[in-house]
Amino acid sequence: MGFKLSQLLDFHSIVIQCHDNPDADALACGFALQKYLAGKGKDARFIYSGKSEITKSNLLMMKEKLNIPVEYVTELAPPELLVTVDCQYGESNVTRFEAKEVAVIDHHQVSTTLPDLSDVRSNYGSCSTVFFKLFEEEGIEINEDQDLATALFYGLLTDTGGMAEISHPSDRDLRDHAAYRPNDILAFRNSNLSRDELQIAGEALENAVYEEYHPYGIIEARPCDPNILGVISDMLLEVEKVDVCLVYSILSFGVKISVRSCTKNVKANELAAYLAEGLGGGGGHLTKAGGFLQKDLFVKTGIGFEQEKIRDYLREKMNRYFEESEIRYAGREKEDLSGYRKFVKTETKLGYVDSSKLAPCGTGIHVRTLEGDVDFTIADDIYLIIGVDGEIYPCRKEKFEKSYRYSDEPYHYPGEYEPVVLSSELGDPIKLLPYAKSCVALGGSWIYAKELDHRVKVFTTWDTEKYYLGVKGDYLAVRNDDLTDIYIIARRIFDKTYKEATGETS
Ligand SMILES: [Mn+2]
Repeated sequence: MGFKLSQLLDFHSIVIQCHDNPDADALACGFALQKYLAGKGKDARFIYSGKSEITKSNLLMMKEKLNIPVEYVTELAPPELLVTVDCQYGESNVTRFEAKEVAVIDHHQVSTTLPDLSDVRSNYGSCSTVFFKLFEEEGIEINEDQDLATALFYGLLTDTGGMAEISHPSDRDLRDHAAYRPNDILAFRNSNLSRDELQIAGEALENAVYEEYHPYGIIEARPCDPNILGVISDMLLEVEKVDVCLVYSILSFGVKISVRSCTKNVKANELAAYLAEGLGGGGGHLTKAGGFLQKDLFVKTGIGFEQEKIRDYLREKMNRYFEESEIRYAGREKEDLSGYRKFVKTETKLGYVDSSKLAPCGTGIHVRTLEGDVDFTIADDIYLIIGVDGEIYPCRKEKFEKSYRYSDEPYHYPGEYEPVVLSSELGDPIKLLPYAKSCVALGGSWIYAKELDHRVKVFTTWDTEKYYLGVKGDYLAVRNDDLTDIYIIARRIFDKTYKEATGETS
């Protein structure tokens, strides 16, 4: 972290390269960087290489309508600086060109040794989002250039299955902020598929595999536009007895996956992340999600990248997901306490915001956090607590004064994404942190808890629709005054807020 676009201005001859077989996100990013450099008086070439030139009609249309001067090359005289965007120098989907110095700006999982000049934000849905944030950090408004705003928006749209698989708050920021040209986006979206690709979808549906012991289906589609995977998985999910589905396609540089779920026992975003574990990234929403698993990581981890190897890997991983995950319901029966130990809550420094300072009472707001947008209504006696991990939850002032203590210490936010407050009634987003003050959660209360050695999904008493997931290393906790009330505490939060009880607790 700490990378800034202005660091690139120290170089004279600069070439921007995106991955071979560019997609819309790659084109948008090269375009964005070229514009940034041009604005600072630097001419940079934007190139890609590989076996073939762009042929997809949406990409050709994007190139033409937005005036993206990308060049297809097979040779390159070594520039002083080569910047790879939406990919990493040295990856198998990036034709290697020599350069005195290399920089990398990307959003995929790190699969190479990165140069000093790099900014890889693996949890972002698109590299366009990385550029949006880099521009913001330089004080540049993307909406002053409608071609640019349209390109970045389209990059995000296509990399996240038409926004269905968006998960990071920064992606939401770009989605909400970009003043794109709607007609262009409509035109690009509607020439997304070639006639052959429609045929691929048809064939793929014929080859659906239904698992006997678990309620899921899988389809492998021939190499095609990632967006068609979403179309196929939406259809597959509608089939009777298919509650969860996985559709994937093996591309030259990795495997694109699309996941759907219509059962509350499986969160699509969690399953996508599970399937991509160690090989790439995955995420999205409760019902729709997607991800990308990189070829280089399949090879590095010894799985191999042959079609059967990939198929077996994904099927096994799907089965393991269903077999490994235990589902528990709080509030039904008393927990057997064997294996549990007593833990005492320690005093913890937190932050809080008096909601009435943000907007007039009665205003509906959402606070955008790493975990999603959380909705509140402003009231005189509602405080927003900022937890040890940056998570935000409401608390009535009366309850607050019983379990917390005000503190004069300056407040330091622990999270990666600074929460913002959004509301149609407020206009522009407001940063939450300038309103945050310190407080201390009082310690002393105790619980029973045990460390988990497998995945457990708990439907708690306060939310019976959405489970909380605990994985190996997290804790399953039981309230001491109600042995049916079980819940999950993530390890990083547990370590910061509980310690094992030494003396007698009562
Ligand atoms: Mn991308």
